[in-house]
Amino acid sequence: MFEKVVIANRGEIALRILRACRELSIKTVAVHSSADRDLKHVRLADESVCIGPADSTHSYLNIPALISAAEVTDAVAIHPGYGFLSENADFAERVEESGFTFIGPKPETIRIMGDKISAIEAMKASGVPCVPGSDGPLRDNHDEILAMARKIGYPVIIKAAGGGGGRGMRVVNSEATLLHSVALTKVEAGSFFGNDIVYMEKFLENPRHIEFQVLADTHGNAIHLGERDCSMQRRHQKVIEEAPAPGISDELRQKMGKVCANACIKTGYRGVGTFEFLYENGEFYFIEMNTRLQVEHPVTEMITGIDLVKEQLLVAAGEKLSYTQEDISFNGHAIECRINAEDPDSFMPCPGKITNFHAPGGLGVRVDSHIYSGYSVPPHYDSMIGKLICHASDRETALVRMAGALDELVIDGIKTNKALHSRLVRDAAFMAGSTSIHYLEKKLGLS
Ligand code: MV4
Repeated sequence: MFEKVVIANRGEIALRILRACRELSIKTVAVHSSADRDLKHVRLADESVCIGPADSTHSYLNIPALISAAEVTDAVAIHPGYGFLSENADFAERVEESGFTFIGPKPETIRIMGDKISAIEAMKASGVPCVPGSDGPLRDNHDEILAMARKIGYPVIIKAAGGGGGRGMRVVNSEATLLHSVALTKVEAGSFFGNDIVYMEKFLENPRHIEFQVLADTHGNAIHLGERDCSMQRRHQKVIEEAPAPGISDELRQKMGKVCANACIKTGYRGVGTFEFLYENGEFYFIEMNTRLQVEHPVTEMITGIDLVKEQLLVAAGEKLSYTQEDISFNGHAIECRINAEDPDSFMPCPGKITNFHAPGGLGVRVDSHIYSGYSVPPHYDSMIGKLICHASDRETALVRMAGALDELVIDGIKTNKALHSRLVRDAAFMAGSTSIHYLEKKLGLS
């Protein structure tokens, strides 16, 4: 196992990685910006290195500074967490060229999945069901584009190959606006991503966002850990996630999970990964693959009992998976509420000093957060300050447990989205299960 690991991230996920390292007797190096000296994991780490100013471009995204931190501390591996450089193939490559282990997939895999067209191509070739579409880039041939949309059927969606996570896409409802929309999406894609390649898919109007968790080693073994429903979102930011997804039969879960695990084996995937699907009318359609540990990984941990970060470290160190698919079972239901420092009306980030923090507790209640009384949330980073996860034998009990845990939670001094969560876990449609990706925005628009 690794002697010492650099945690190339901040906040709750840096603390989560530190906890996993501690249980594996791995020494930890916290790297932090000058605004993050008071982070909880910086105190707990064996060593810490300031890698730059508050602005993440010059700190958490500063590749030479991160590699230097690993060099000066004699670390052997770098864990990127999520966000920042976690899905940057050039970073993974430079980490490995410098003689360190990148805790994640091979750089080539990250590159393939980063290009949405090559990701879909790889998945299709591996037997993963995809959205009917252009099967590759749209060529500069108007008749061909018009014919393709007519064949797929309106509405269609034009997406940037370099996009993902909701950036660089445009829905087209009829032929009248198709060519103009393609041109506009290309121009935007060129300026946002430096790549103006776009593709076309059938636009699914009312899907759910369901994703499968996978875990693969470097010896040709891969397993799935079931699915998560992440449909409760606003502007492509997930708000609540849960596992398992309501209404998915065990048969369909095993079938789709096996499809994903097999695709990992076929593509030589290593580490943890997530297959993102749209789910509509009983069918799954692959849209993207995430090659990182995800924010919402705890709901999968709670229902499987598997520590995904420890497994990630173990497979990165070259160990064989210690589980086969038959060892994996799903127990109960878990729900995660993302707690953000934000204005409850405008959703704008609201940094500031937390004057009082009290965490909820009790059976099946988990708090993944770096905050403490007296901690100042800096204005420079994402507004998520923690995650409240509740696990119970069934969904109804998990929701009631979450409602109680939210009532117990005290975060004074800053504005948060706690009240929104309290409303949502008591919302009749959400309680019934299976709400779509549009539910929250519609509800907020009306109320
Ligand atoms: C779609 C779609 C409908 N049909 N693709 C948005 C983010 C990016 N990951 C893909 N996205 C979508 N792709 C087809 N063919 C609807 C969305 C979408 C969405 C997907 C997942 C979660 C939230 C979403 C919110 C709006 C649109």
